[in-house]
Amino acid sequence: MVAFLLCFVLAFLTPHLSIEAKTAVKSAVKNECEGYPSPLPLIQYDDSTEEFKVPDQAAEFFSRLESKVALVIFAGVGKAGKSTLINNMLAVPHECGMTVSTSFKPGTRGVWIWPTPIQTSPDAVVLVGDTEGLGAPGAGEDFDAKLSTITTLLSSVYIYTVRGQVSHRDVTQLQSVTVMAEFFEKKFKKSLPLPALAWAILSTNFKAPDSSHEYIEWVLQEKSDETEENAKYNEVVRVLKKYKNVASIDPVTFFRRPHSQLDTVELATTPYSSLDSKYREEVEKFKSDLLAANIKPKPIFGEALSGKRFLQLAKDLCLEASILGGTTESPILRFVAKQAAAECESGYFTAMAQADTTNIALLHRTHKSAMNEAKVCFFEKAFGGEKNKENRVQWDLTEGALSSNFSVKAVEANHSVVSNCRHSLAENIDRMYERKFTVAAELAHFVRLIKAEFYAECKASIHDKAGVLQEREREIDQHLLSVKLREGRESKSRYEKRIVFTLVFAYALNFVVQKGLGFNTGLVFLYKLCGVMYLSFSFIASHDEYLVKFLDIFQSLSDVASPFIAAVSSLLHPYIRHDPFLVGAFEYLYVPIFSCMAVMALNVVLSVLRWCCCRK
Ligand SMILES: Nc1nc2c(ncn2[C@@H]2O[C@H](COP(=O)(O)OP(=O)(O)OP(=O)(O)O)[C@@H](O)[C@H]2O)c(=O)[nH]1
Ligand SMILES: [Mg+2]
Repeated sequence: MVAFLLCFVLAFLTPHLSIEAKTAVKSAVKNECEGYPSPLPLIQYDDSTEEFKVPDQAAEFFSRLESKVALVIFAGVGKAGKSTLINNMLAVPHECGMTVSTSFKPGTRGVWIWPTPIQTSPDAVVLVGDTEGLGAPGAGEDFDAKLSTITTLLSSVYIYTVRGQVSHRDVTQLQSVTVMAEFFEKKFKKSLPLPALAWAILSTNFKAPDSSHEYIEWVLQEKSDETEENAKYNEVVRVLKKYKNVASIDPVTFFRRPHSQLDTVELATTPYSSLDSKYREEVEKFKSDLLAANIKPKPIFGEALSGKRFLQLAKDLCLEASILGGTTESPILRFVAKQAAAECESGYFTAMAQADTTNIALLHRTHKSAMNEAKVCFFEKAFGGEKNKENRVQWDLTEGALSSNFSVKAVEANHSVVSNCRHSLAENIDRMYERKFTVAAELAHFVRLIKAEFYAECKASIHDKAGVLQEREREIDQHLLSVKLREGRESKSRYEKRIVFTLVFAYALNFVVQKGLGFNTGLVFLYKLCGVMYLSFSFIASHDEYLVKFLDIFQSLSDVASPFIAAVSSLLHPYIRHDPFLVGAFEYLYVPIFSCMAVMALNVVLSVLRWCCCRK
């Protein structure tokens, strides 16, 4: 304390002190505060940018806080004695605790918390917070309303601190809180409960009344004159009267004067132990009552705020309060709408992710029903149901904001990619068919290439739609099969004609050679073979499944024999190349034709030999 006094005295001389002397003063205060943490700024207001911010220290503190958080905030007009009461309650010397300034300027700027959490249950802690005094001259537009909004929303218990007696000014100051109370009561009752409101009346110079309720009744009297200002005042009074408090916290606590000689004693430098013992008893009782009151962490949408969520809430509120001027409702409305929308949007996006992107009409139906479901969920969460839609300011704003998040466009884009790919695939297959890729293996090869293209183009943008793509693949296979069958059926009639022709030709040739020339030829084998082939081919071709297989086997045979066919084709050039019959014969009948020709040639050779032998 001596060190602190030294510091206090030296503070006036600071401009004339050397750097060494200044360091000595600082370290004196530091030594005094050893063992105490430093208060932590939770919300800071930047006068130049007119923005509320959560400083990094607070962000770090809350992101490490695993427990659920309940904030007990002390609010009130400037110089009411908020910081002094907090320090006394926490048994922290004023020079180490919340700033208590004897200057006429505000001691506390923004919102500060004492960084030692008070464990109230295994997973919940209470933090005590101090706020900048309301009603300061020169404060920016709506500053008080915005600060009250932030602190009311963040806190589980809101203690309005008053020095001496609740005045007209105090009631007026609470207007932001009451506007919010009404607002919450109607719209966010379920989603964001208001903190418990309690009054701390400091430095009373009257005997405390027997009951807090009697005092509240007396303080909260409506004004009789019917002026516009009084109407506003009376509205605040009416709301404060019906403001439900948690039963376990006394709605009003009276504190006597902390010291009998306040005119000569400066509280900021008086040790707590030197204060009036009765006052200290009141402070102790106030503290123990508060901690025994089972203060619950703030629930948002039914879930108690953890350190991280508390931090997020604080940041969101600062942002909303900074960008929006005017009513206190705007930041809350936007904040709640955002929270509710975030919860309800996920249902919409899940439904859309599972929607069939290939059917645009179905897609739009899914979008509509998922969006309606999300809206019902949103109204329920944010406002307690659609029936409460009437008399809601800015209803359209929130509804519009919500709807704008639901867009079928992204899904439509996927749809168009897939359908474009499908069209190009089908077109390519048809074009191939038109270009007479009659050989099945070639066709299959091209289809494989196009499929690869299809996947490369479509898969990347809709990788989550594997199911749809598999279905498309099955369709492609069906398409390929039908192309093959079409090809097979057309080939069938072509082959039949060729076989019949070969049959007639072989028979006629055999007749001429045998009867006309008297040779005993093996051509009979050829036409018998053609007959068997014709019958089996007709049977095979009458079954689609066999036909496809038969074509495949023929394809393999032609693959094996293709070098021979090429050789023969080049030998017989140009006759074969331009004659479809010969091409067909070489492609499909080369095995029997070659064997028959060989047998025929052998027969001819043998007959010639026999004839020669007979002549001799
Ligand atoms: N008479 C009297 N003075 C008090 C009491 N509590 C605090 N003070 C004095 O009031 C002045 C301001 O006290 P603070 O605790 O800083 O008040 P505050 O409400 O935190 O002030 P701001 O942060 O500036 O809004 C100091 O000089 C205190 O010594 C009290 O109960 N009675
Ligand atoms: Mg203060």
